[in-house]
Amino acid sequence: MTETVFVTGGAGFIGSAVVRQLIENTDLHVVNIDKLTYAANLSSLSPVSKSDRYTLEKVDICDAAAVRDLFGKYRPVKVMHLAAESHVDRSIDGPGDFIQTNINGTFVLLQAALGYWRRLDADAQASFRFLHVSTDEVYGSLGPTGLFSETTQYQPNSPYSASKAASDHLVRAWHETFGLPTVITNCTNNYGPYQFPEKLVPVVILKILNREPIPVYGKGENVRDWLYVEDHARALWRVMSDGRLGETYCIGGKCEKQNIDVVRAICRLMDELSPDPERGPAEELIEFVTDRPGHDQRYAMDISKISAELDWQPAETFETGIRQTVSWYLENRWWWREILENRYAGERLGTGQSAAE
Ligand code: NAD
Ligand code: TDX
Repeated sequence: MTETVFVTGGAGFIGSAVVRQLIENTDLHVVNIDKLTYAANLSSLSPVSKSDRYTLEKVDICDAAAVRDLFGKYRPVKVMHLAAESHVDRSIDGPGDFIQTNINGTFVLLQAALGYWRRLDADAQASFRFLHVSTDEVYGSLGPTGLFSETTQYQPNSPYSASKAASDHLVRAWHETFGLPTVITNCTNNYGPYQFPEKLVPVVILKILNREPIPVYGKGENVRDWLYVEDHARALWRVMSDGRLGETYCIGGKCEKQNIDVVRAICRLMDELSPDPERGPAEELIEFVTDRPGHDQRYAMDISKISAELDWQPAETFETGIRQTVSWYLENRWWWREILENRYAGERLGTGQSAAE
C-alpha cells in the first residue's frame, strides 16, 4: 500500500521544493497541507501537481478539528512541518500572525499528531516521524567569529525568530514528555527558484530587472550563510529518514557572505545574463537604506553533525546556485509577474512603524 507523508506549507518556497522531490524521488503519497496565504504559490507545484500521488488540502494548521480530521483521513507515516509565517520584516510590522501560525499552529499539529500516534499499533508507532523545520535565527546573532551548532543557547531577537524558537521548544517538550517521535532541523538562509520576492535574493534580481534602486539595509555588512533550496530539501529527507529521535540537526551551506557581496554577485550575473547596453552596470542601482530594527549581525553554522551522522553535504556552491537562481528568474517571468502585479509590488517592509497598530 502506498504510504502517505504530510508536508505542511508545501505551497511555499522550501515546502514546494520538498514536495517536488518527494514526488519525483519516492513512491510516497504526498498530502500538502497549506492555508494558501499571500506567500503560497500553487504554480510552484505545477511540475508534480498532476501526479496521482499528490493531494492538496487547503487547511489552516491552527484549525484543530480540520487537522485532526486529516490525520484520520490519510493516516500518514510521516509529517514534515514547514508551514509558517517566514519573513522577518513582516514580523516586525505585524507579529500577530507569527504568534498564531508559528506557535499555536505548531501546538495544534503536535496535539493532533500525538492523538493519532497514540492509537497506532506498536510497529506503526515505531516508524512514525514528525520533522519540525526551523531556522538558525533562533540562536540569535554571532560576533565576527564562531559558529552556531546544536548546543548553542537560544537567543532569538526578532518576533519571527522568537516564534520559531517557541515552536522548537514545544516540539522538544512533546518528545520528552509524551514520547512523540520528533526531530528538529535548524537551517540557514535558503535561496533558489520559486522564492517569494520579499526575500533578499529575488528582491535584488527583480529590482535590477525593473531598473529600481536595490535597497541594502544599513551598511550591507551583515553576514548570512547561504544554502541552495534543493540542498535543504535533500537534507530534510535525510533527517526524516535516518535522523535520531529527539535530536536536532543544524543545516547550512558553509557559505558565509556579507549582504553587499551577495548583492554585488547578483549584479554581475545580471549584467552578464541580461545585458542592457542602454544603461550602466547594475551596481549603480545599489542604495543603502535605513537598517532593519534589531538586525542580527552574523549567522554561521557548524554542519559537522549532519555531515558525519547522515552523510549530507551541500551539492551546490554559491557560484553554481546563484547562477541557476538568476537564470530561473529570467526564464520564468510568468511566475513572479503575477505576484508583483497582485500581491507584493516590492515596497519596503519591516520598519516597525505599524507593529503596535
Ligand atoms: P514561505 O513563506 O515561502 O512558505 C510558507 C508556507 O506556509 C506558505 O505556502 C503558506 O501558505 C503556508 N502557511 C502559512 N501559514 C499557514 C497556516 N496557518 N496553515 C497552513 N499553511 C500555512 O516559507 P519558506 O521560506 O518556504 O519556509 C518554510 C519553513 O522553513 C518555515 O518554517 C521557515 O521558518 C523555515 N526556514 C526558512 C528558511 C528560509 O531561508 N526561507 C531558512 C530556515 C528555515
Ligand atoms: O531588501 C532587503 N535588503 C536587505 O539588505 C532585504 C529583503 C533584506 N536585506 C538584508 C536583511 C538580511 O541581513 O538581507 C539579509 C537577508 O534578508 P532576508 O532575505 O529577509 O532573510 P533573513 O532575514 O536573513 O531570514 C531568512 O533566513 C532565515 C528567512 O526569511 C527566514 O525565514 C529564515 O529563517
